[in-house]
Amino acid sequence: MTLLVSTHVRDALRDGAPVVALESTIFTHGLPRPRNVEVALAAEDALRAAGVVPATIGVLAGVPTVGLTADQVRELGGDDDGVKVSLRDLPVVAAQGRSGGTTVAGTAFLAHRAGIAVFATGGLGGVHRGAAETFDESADLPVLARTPITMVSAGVKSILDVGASLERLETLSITIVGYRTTRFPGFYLADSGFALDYAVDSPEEAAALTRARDALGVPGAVLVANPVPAEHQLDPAEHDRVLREALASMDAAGIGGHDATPYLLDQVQRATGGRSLDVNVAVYENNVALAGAIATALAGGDG
Ligand code: PSU
Ligand code: MN
Repeated sequence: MTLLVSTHVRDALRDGAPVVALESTIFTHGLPRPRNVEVALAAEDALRAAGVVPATIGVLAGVPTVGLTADQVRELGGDDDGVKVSLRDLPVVAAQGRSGGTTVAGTAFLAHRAGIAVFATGGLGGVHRGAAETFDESADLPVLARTPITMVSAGVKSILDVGASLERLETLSITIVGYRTTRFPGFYLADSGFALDYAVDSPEEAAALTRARDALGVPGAVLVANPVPAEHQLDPAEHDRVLREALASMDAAGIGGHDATPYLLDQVQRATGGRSLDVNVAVYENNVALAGAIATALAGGDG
């Protein structure tokens, strides 16, 4: 078995019903327990309430699974040995029968293989600060560059070098539009301080962009950058202070590579007394809702 697509997801895809892919690293490595599983299941419930079929993706005992059951989400969300499965890790976990949460890179690959067109996360990976020396750039970017999926995220995580991430997105020819804004969102912040060239104003416009990409055969993702509503964002001054401290403590602890993102998210969550966690959840809910609306618009015909 190379890829298991659950029956309800397969039926929805066959019928042309709206489907949204959801990743699992966000709840295996990004959010603390027990909130992680609550958030993951609430995202699915929100999609179902909007008439959209959720397809949470992860790897269970070596089987990449598209459309995890609630029990499987609980199992992965409570697994201390779960692997953070980016695309390069997929062959290893499959061959060795291991379990883990798929990152944006791993999930985008599997979602596209299953025939799913729309995917929601919180904030994408990108170029880490200091990458000029470490070369630490998330595999999310190069994988999205060759995966024709429509990705909804609140920009890249603000723990990253946002400017460098935007430069790489441009080089990699990933189409980016702001959702009702030409400011690039900053994950915990509505505005990262960087501008975007284009915006779309409705799910239908995002769906039209997806269709144009497909008609042209442009190989990569369309990234719909969806800012967290301003009333839910983290206080910008607090954000900058806490992030400075988290980066310094990561340096001091000598942490890097695939541990960097989970470490920084955890440090920021601790230092803000959980406020950043609430923001991360608000960011995610907002993106899931928009992804559902785009999937619905795409399923609605040639618009
Ligand atoms: N969005 C969130 N929280 C997360 C992530 C995204 O709100 O934890 C995860 C995604 O799975 C993304 C990963 O692919 O963080 C990036 O990790 P890295 O920088 O090591 O590629
Ligand atoms: Mn990395």
